[in-house]
Amino acid sequence: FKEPLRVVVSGAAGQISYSGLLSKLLNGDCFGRDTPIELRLLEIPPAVRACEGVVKELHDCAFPLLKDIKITTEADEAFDGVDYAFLVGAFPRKKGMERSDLLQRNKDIFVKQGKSLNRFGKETTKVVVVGNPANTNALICSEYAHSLPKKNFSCMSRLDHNRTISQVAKHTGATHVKNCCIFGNHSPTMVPVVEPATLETKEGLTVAADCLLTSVSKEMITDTVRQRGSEIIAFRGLSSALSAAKAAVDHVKDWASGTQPGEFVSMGVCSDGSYGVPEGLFSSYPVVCKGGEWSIVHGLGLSEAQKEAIEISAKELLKEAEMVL
Ligand code: NAX
Repeated sequence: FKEPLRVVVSGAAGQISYSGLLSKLLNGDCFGRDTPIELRLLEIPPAVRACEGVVKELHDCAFPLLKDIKITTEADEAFDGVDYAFLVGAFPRKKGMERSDLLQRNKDIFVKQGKSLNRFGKETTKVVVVGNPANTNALICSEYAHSLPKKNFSCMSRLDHNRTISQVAKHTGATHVKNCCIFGNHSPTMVPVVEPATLETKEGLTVAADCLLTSVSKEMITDTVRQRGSEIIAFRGLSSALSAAKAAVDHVKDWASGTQPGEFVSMGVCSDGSYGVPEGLFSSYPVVCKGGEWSIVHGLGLSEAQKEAIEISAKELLKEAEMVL
């Protein structure tokens, strides 16, 4: 067995944590079956009792990798010596609430958590923000955790990425789709891109997805991916949780142990100015990961319409950043 990893999950009593994030972590799906985990569950006081129930269930699963588990409502305590932080807890948008109110409520949460990470995190601590508005929350958190490198912060666009992969597979009848990607904000302005994707046909041949997709099917894929979150809410009465938990694990697994050769995935990371997104904003990009580091895939060919759509999403990110910084 390797040395244990200390992993923080905020919002640990919520749907995403319960729908698989915690169990996948303890099953070894993220960091491997040889890595014990010390879990720190960060919650707010009203959710502590529910969180205690979750902990009882985790014990009942008898995961061999569960080394230690603690619930806390104190960010300082949670982040002390943290290796990986899944920041899932956020203030939900309520009826009648403006987006600016939502940004402000979440700003307070992520300023506090950023300051704690600044004091108690490590040079190597890696953070993924899942709680919405994820991109701007990641920006805030990283700004207030200035002693940690910016590259240690990310936000989740992997669910949008996985949805795109799945839609391409559906429209082509193929399997093993890879190298789709998402640009921009995790919002309806996001820009799914399918042109670089490859897939395996039923006959086992690897071909460019673009050969099998019409412009109509590409538009349908973009619309479906952009509206999928609302569609799930309309059917379930609750937002995506099972797929979000899987995506969070995919995101961190690839970050920690590397993407497959010849494959890129989507992560929300600090922009280097490429593809027209202003430097410093947290935008989704195609990335490859190696040795625990992500790097943006540069030079993908995009259409004028895609470049314009990325510009619109970047403007939205800029506006959000101006509201909170
Ligand atoms: P839930 O409302 O089920 O759970 C949220 C949990 O966070 C609650 O237990 C609450 O007590 C806790 N919480 C609130 N404020 C906190 C704080 N300051 N510190 C610690 N915990 C706190 O939401 P759930 O369905 O689990 O979703 C969590 C977040 O993920 C939401 O913001 C949601 O919008 C966002 N999502 C992001 C996605 C993405 O792709 N980036 C997709 C899924 C999801 O919609």
